[in-house]
Amino acid sequence: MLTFCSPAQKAHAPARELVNGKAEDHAETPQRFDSVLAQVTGAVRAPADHGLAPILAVHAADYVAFLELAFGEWQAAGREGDAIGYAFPVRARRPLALDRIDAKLGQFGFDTVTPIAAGTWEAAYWGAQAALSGIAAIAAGEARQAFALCRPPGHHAGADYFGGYCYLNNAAIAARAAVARGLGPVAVLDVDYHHGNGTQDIFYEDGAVFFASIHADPRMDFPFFWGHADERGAGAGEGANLNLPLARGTGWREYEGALAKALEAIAAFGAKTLIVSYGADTFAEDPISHFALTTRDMQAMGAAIGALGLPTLTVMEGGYDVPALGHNVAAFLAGLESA
Ligand code: 7XA
Ligand code: ZN
Repeated sequence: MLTFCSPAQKAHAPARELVNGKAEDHAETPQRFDSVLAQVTGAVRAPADHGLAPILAVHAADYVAFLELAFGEWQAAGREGDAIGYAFPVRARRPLALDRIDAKLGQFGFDTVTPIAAGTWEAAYWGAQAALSGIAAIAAGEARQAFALCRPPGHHAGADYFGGYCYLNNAAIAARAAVARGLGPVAVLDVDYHHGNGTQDIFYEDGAVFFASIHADPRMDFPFFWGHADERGAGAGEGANLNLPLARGTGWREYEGALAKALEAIAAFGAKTLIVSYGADTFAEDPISHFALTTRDMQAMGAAIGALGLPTLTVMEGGYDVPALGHNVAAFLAGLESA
């Protein structure tokens, strides 16, 4: 599988996050990148620099400027360590001209688990470029399938917000670029343990991109406020959003049924290009998640998705069992290629 990634994506190394009220070592480490890179087979290429324009086709300009400058502003305010917000607007979120870095962190972020560190912008930028390079390779006919080893992940980031360890929405940036290159209609299939709320929000009223997500029931799991089955899209996107929440403890037998429903809906939509937001945190041993899939199930998942026969870009999302992560990704990609 042709893989795109840059060592610059390791520049993001958040120190701590709040877990059940306690500060713990952050789960989204640069070692995740190494674990995956050690197991991918096939050519590995550095991403080309497609610039800011395709990022700004998804994300608001004031939000992107905030991401670029936030860590510098944090330091200028005399702070040590990573930038983390502590006050968040409830319901009254509107575009205010806020001055203090703490206010901006609350304005653009939705949780306390997504610090902005010294290398965050650089890593997020090159992750997005990896996804864009994957779409460029598919558009040029160089590859029918490609893998963007994105880190940090992206699917929780909305047009103007970060959260869930995500800053730039790599899958959404790739999907919009695919539409712009004439590869539409495009479907994004999100198989991370957590609902891809950012991707859903970005395309909620956009009929050109179908979004299907299989994830832990948000009544119990992050991101809680999105991912419910009654969220079906709106306006031009009405019916182009499919959420399939599953209970904690789900194994392959139940997962396979939900996957079949998602694939059927993607085929019915008439997708010509598929983007998979792949998170290996559905793995039974994942330290922050509660499904029960095995490495062999990852291969079966890849094969079922590959059987759609669509040009496919896989974008890396979560997965925190670092020693197993590369093996799970490799199994998924092998399944995808085998179909
Ligand atoms: O897909 N998203 C993730 O893997 C990150 C979710 C962050 C949840 C934090 C719970 N302590
Ligand atoms: Zn996840």
